[in-house]
Amino acid sequence: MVIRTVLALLLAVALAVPAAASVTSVYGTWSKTADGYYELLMAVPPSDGGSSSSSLPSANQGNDIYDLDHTYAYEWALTIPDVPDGYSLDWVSVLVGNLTDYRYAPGTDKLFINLLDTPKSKRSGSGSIGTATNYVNRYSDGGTTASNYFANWPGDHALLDTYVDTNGYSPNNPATWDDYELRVTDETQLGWVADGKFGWGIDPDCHFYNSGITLTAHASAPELPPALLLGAVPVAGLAMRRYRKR
Ligand SMILES: [Ca+2]
Ligand SMILES: [Ca+2]
Ligand SMILES: [Ca+2]
Repeated sequence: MVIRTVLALLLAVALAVPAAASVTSVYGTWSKTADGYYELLMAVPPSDGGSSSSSLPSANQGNDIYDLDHTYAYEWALTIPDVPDGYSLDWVSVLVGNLTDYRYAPGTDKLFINLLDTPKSKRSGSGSIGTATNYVNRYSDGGTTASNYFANWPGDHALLDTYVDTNGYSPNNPATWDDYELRVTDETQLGWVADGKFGWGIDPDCHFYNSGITLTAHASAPELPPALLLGAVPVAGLAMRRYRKR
């Protein structure tokens, strides 16, 4: 019974490790996590679009793509450093903090989120922001029709999700703001990312407040399957057996 309890505790600790590891990541650089993965974090370039006065953490002060004004569609284009040698991409995700429609209109308002294999070149036009390797292009789309601006994007692309806000928005009521994460695990789509250049196509119809948008990319070594990392006890047992054979 004691052994079973100890094993259960060890397993619980091992399972808890992956969740705690992400804090070691550094923006724009692949960082090795405590459990042997690599992670890359990037944020959209800071913007201040002077959009509506939303009462959200960091609203209108940071990486919120102009709080996703509905009269535009936004292409967040990224060039990421090569995945470290011997590692391959497991997933990439986009996280939108405190996301909310500016009103309650789940029947009409939509936020389209696309993955784009080939981003366009950085524009110098109005509202486009960022650097040569991390920029947002802003395209006017009229904003009154809930249709995906990126449906006919040149090259490979996919509509990953159409977000609908079902709890509306109320200033000073955090219960109406939701952290939203979308994770890509499809092999073909990961290939669009793994070549180093890709984009997120984000089309708000209507207006969606948020407090910042970030990317996380996650890579593991193929020779060390995640299943092994989940169980510290079996891994330790394997090492012991190998030692005894020598
Ligand atoms: Ca909401
Ligand atoms: Ca739009
Ligand atoms: Ca690509």
